[in-house]
Amino acid sequence: MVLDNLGGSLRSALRKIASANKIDKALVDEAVREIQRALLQADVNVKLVMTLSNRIKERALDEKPPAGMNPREHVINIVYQELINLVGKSSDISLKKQTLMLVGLQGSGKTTTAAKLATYFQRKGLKSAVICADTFRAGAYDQLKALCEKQGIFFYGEKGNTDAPAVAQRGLEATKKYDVQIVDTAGRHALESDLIQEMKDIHAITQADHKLLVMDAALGQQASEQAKAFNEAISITGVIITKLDGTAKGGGALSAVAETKTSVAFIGVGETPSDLERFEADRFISRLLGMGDIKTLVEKAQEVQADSEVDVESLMRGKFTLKDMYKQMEAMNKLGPLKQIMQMLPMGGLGIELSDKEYQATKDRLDKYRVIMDSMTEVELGDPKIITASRIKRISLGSGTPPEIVRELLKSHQAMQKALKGMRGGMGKMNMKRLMKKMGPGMKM
Ligand SMILES: Nc1nc2c(ncn2[C@@H]2O[C@H](COP(=O)(O)OP(=O)(O)OP(=O)(O)O)[C@@H](O)[C@H]2O)c(=O)[nH]1
Ligand SMILES: [Mg+2]
Repeated sequence: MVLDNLGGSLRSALRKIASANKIDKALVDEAVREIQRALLQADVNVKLVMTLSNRIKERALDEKPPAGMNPREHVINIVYQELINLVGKSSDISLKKQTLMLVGLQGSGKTTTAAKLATYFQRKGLKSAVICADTFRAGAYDQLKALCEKQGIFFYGEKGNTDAPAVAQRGLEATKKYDVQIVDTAGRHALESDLIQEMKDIHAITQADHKLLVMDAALGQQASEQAKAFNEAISITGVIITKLDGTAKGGGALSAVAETKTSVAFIGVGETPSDLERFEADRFISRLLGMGDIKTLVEKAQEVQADSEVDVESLMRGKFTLKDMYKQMEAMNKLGPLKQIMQMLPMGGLGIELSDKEYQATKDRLDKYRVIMDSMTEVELGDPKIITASRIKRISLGSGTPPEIVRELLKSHQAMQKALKGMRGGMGKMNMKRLMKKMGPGMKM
């Protein structure tokens, strides 16, 4: 998955919003702080992070949710939109006859991307050819030739010739019947003046429709400076961010794009020729946030929350029955099998995720409890205090469960009731998961 770490942290911030009781300033501030931390850790430029934070805060607190959208959905939607704004629109790359020139620092992924691009256009029905204008690195010719041959793509290069602009010129002539001509150029350690000159010379010859800067997603803050330098030299028309499949942070390259006011054209997500994707801001962000469907997510969060809340006031009056307890546990487990949603959802609103094992253990326990409770009378269910040793024996026999399990159920209930009673009023609705968590391993949750 692209940018795993960033996605994970952003998802955690959204979870907070999705499960909040109330959207207020404190909550928005907290969520924004978390988003800030996530973006800064991914190397997104501070200035951009601040702009985004302010926008989210302002809009979340000032804008009224549109009809049909509740406050949580509204705020999640704002975060989503502002992230889309941050990464910007995709470069306009049409499917017509065109010349593309790839530039970038050493090892950024130009050569690999040249073959990927040719494959991309070829699949769209455009005949593509690749020209090797990297006469600087000895292995460049063989590398690109091999990549192209493997994909059945026409390759032009002149092994041994060091005059890159001349090679480019002859290459364009040789491939002029092709719809898409892709020119790979040499990289350098740093942006040296001879590289800039060579790039300008090649550009003067190719008059490429697209000058695409290929950038490694692992680049940090220095990405912006690089992008600026390339932009000044040949005014780039788009950026290709490579290696987004790795552990890269990506934020440096994305910031560079925003700062130089260019746009992302493609992203590289692997080493094979098909690991290239057209960049689309909304798709990119949706994927980053792991949201198949924001609406379902928020609805689910609310459902679980409503189910796992208990009215503390009525509880204070001594009404927390075994049935109530069962209901709470059931609510918490309800979404268990929906693994994907589980990832997004806090169980009961605290961002606690049940592992498969925990989920199964809780489910087994619930099944047992259900059988036990079926063997109890209504009076016993409403007032478990009256369940004496002889009643335990009867229930155990009736349900076919060992008496220890019956006692365990009763003990859990007592512990929970005690904890609830220990709480003072003015708390309104109390989150059961927090309570159960407080009670620790005794609850076996
Ligand atoms: N995982 C991953 N690896 C990539 C991606 N793009 C390129 N690479 C790898 O990065 C390394 C460098 O790629 P090249 O295409 O040779 O880079 P270059 O910019 O042409 O390098 P120079 O010609 O030396 O300047 C290779 O090992 C590629 O396989 C990508 O999107 N994902
Ligand atoms: Mg290369």
